[in-house]
Amino acid sequence: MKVKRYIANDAQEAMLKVKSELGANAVILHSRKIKRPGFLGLFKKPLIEMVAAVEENERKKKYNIKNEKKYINNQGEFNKIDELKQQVGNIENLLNNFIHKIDNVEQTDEVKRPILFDKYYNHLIENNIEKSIAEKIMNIAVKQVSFSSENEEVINKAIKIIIREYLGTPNMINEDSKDQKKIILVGPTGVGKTTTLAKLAARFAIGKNKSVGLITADTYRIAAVEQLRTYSEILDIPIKVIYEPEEIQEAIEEFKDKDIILIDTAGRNHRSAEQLEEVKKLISYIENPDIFLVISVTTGYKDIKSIIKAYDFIEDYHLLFTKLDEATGVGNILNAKILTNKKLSYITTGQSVPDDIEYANSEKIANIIVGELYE
Ligand SMILES: Nc1nc2c(ncn2[C@@H]2O[C@H](COP(=O)(O)OP(=O)(O)OP(=O)(O)O)[C@@H](O)[C@H]2O)c(=O)[nH]1
Ligand SMILES: [Mg+2]
Repeated sequence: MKVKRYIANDAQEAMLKVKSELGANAVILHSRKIKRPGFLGLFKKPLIEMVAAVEENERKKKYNIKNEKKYINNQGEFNKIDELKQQVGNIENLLNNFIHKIDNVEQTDEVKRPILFDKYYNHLIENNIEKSIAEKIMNIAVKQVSFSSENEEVINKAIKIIIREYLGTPNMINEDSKDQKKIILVGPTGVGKTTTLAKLAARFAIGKNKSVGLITADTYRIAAVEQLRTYSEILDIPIKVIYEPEEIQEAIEEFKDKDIILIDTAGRNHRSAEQLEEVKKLISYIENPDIFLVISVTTGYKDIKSIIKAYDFIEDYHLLFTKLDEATGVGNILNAKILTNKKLSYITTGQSVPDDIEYANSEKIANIIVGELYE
């Protein structure tokens, strides 16, 4: 057993000294206030003397916050947990105020990142978050977190809040709107547009008891119309097939009594200007459409960038992500959100119609990104 005496300005400082030298499993044998040396010392705040001991083999154990909680609880004397909670609360307030000015953060600023942040940075990268975005998040976190005590709980929380704020609140289809909703799903081939459309149709028709009409503009693949027709039969929802973009007007007119019209489009190669021109034309015939750009979370960053660029002719759209269940990381959601600054909407999590769809809850996504790093 190793026994050591520490002198510090206050109890917190003494505890930190003990922790950093003897580790989390050290036991405080004794603690008391002592006068500062010299005559003038009589008039100053007393020092704290702390005697702590540790088993030699316990010393090497890595310090972590869980151990600290256990340890402090045993001590009773120091209300450190409350202090930590307060720090977390403070940082949350601070960040919530700060985050709205997020884009003012100077990207050229040299921010020295303390080592405790490194595992978070690495984790963001592993989650497919683009390097420059991960760095931006770290810079904000480092600037905002007071790490006098290098508190990992605070760092974790701060990073989560930053990601959550970047993701923003999702914008779902307002199924209770009095105005008719015309929802159109566009995007690359095979990402899950038709399946997602069926999930939405079921959600509105069965879940919300809305009258729904389906339109498909995908007559490129023979099976495409049949695919949607099958869902229309199962859900007992009418379907119209259009062969030319301008026919959409008539189809919408015929569905004028419906609460919600869901429009499926053929998957488009985003690198083909000609194919995109057709999407553009189709959209131009729809009055007040709610457009959803459907992207699979499994898509690589480079392709996501090129998809987003290809669709930038659409002024206003929502991001809808699919295949979360197949993705190794959810970072692309954040990447795409930051690249487009469009609202998130839904996320799909599997092939099952109608179950595998949910709101893009930014808190949940942020938790997925950094959650497991600290409990
Ligand atoms: N794992 C998984 N598979 C999905 C998801 N959504 C759709 N799929 C599958 O992806 C494949 C393509 O889905 P579709 O709905 O036909 O995709 P699409 O975008 O309409 O395809 P095109 O019309 O050909 O462009 C199907 O096998 C779906 O079952 C999802 O969230 N997770
Ligand atoms: Mg399809």
